[in-house]
Amino acid sequence: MERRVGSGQWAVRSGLGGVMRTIDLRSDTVTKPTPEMLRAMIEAPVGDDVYGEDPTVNRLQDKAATIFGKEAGLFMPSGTMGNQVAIKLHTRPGQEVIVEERSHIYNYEMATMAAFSGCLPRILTGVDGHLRADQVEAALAPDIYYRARTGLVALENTHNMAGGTVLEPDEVAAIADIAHDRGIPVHLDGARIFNASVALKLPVAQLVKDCDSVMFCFSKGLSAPVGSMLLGSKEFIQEGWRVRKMMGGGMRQVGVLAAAALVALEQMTCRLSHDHENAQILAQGLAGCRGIRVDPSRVQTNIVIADLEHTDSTAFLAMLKERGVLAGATGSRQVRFVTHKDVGREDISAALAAIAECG
Ligand code: TLP
Repeated sequence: MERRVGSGQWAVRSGLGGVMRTIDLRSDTVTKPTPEMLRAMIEAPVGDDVYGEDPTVNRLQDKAATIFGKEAGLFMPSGTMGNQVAIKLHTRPGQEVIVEERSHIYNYEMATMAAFSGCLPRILTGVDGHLRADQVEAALAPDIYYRARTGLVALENTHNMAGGTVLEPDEVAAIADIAHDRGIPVHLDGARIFNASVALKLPVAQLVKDCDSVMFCFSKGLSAPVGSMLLGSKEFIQEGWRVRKMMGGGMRQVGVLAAAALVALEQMTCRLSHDHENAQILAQGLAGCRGIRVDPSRVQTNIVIADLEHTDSTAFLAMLKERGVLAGATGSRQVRFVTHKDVGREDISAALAAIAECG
């Protein structure tokens, strides 16, 4: 059902009571837990995880490690903490971390690599989020006494702000070979690695095989309420327990959250293809809207980034909100739409109708 909100303007209304239903395309982080998750949370056996005694957390960590082909895993309250614990473990103060210009680690993690690990980012500009191996090679610090050493190369798959683009295993391998030849580890911010896996039709283990550590999130497209996982060697994860505690990330009866994450891992990965289809439909619709520029052929997963030709993002998003549609700004004339479990095909059509009025 729809509601008229102005001349020729419609917003989505639910059938009962006529309350306006919001179509929230700001992020896949807004997804609500499924009934199976809520049930599993109630029934989860728990213990004190700071003692390593929560059976549900232990099961989740083991299961994730097996799926990703890594020796061990450590449950994290957030993706940011997972990435930053990894940076702390891989580096020493005074080193550089190679990152892509629009990466989450560089832009949205509160400069924690500087504050917590004493590192500087060495920023490279990728094409659609892809770094070339020769570009990384040229950025590795030469072994000269007056240059800070490179401590880590950090990649992102899918690349959020490049529009959910996917790194292929060969690209990652080429970069990792160069880093490893110099004794430098590679960390993968795989917050949305299952989206990459679905897009490439390859198991996650293959996508991360050349990375020394990986972080992935349960709380994005997989719809768990909270939680991420850091994976790596046994030794790395053992030390990770200490660093997580330093950051205040030691959790107690956190099996209630791990239980939802287990459901996410078991039930929610294969449905991501629907989100990708919806993103493609959205991108194609946007491409036909006046004042909006999008190239649907570049949309590979569940993220669509659109350039606005005539309106600034704040005004555009306010007009959209008035029509019951939420999206996020990624620039003064750029907005991001993220598809997920809680928006269906009909929501995409309704969102497109609203967007067509705002360009
Ligand atoms: N991304 C969020 C925002 O912080 C931008 C979003 O809405 O997309 N790595 C990547 C690639 C991410 O996209 C995010 C969150 C994180 C790490 C951090 O995860 P959390 O929010 O759990 O700390």
